[in-house]
Amino acid sequence: MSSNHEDIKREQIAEAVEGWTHGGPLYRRPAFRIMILVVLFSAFGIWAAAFFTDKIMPSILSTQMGSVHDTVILFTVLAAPVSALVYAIAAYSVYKWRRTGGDEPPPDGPPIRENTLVTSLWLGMSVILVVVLLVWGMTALSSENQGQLKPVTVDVYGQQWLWTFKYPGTGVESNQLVVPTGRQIRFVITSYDVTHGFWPNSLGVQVDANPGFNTYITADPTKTGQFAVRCSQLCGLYHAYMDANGKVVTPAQFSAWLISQGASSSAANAYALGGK
Ligand SMILES: [Cu+2]
Repeated sequence: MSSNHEDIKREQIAEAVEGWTHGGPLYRRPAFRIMILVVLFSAFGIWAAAFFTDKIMPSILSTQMGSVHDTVILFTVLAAPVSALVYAIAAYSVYKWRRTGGDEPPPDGPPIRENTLVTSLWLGMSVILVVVLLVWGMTALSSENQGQLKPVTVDVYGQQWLWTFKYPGTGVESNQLVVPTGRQIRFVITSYDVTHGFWPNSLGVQVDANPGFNTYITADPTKTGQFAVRCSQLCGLYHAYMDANGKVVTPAQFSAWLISQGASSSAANAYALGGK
């Protein structure tokens, strides 16, 4: 391509770009129409974040799950305008500059390498978003109730393909995870065979269950209710069926449940109702 030809292309592009932002009445300019689409798409994304989050996420039964829930909403709301910009440009381009005839498409023009305004906005917005999300995420991660009582310890064992829970000092062993409100639950997690992922979903925590050593995670149940304990690591053929029932109950119900599972009442009360 001759340099003269390139100069002409460059002029045409400059004219076209000028037309995007300055040519003709406002409502006919591509930049304006794209911004309208950005606003519409963003509004849809924000509405979907607020409306669908509660429908597709596990119920909130702990402090940690409250943070997870808020984090998902915040991240989705902040991501909405960013993705809306991409989709708006794509949708507008596909419609406006689609090929209708059989003629050859024009060759690409020379690339535009510099635009200080776009670069600064892009960098500035990205930095602000990342810093806000980082601070938020770290604060959410460290959210923990500092209870007055001794935490309740539950030993968790994963194996292909079921969960077993032991309640130390009570002699109770169950395939159901029952925990009380108002106490910090300290899970001590391991595996009998391969790596599993311990995920009591409404408690808002998740950690690997590894053979040979323990991992630890704490949760602070705030509300009674049912939830599912899933495995979050692909661990073999029946991984998808590796789930257990979980339940948050009051401390009195917790003690009664332990007794129903064979614990002595003194052991159950000492374990369930706190103390040292
Ligand atoms: Cu598993």
